[in-house]
Amino acid sequence: MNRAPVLPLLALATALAAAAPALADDAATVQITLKDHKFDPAESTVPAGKPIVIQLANQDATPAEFESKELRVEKVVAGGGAITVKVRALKPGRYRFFDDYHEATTEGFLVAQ
Ligand SMILES: [Cu+2]
Repeated sequence: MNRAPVLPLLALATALAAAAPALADDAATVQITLKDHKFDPAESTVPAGKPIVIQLANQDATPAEFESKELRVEKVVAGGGAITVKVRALKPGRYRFFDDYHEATTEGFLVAQ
């Protein structure tokens, strides 16, 4: 009796391992640069319904905090550094993000369609 659950768990683990690379391949990657406290591009189009991977390169000497309430992300990037931020699959729409250290001036958008 004790060993009965093992096989289904193994099958599940195998299925998950097989699915993981497919999910990673399925994500859409977006590259954004931060320079002079501006995001470039300020607006990126991404496919709706797919996970998004944002690669942000900070070319400023000062740190920034990449944040979006709508995307539910918040991550610090060092001056001269780079970060990768994963975002869940999005419904079509326009999603705002900003540098939380310079929110009034430094913002950008992801447009999912
Ligand atoms: Cu913040």
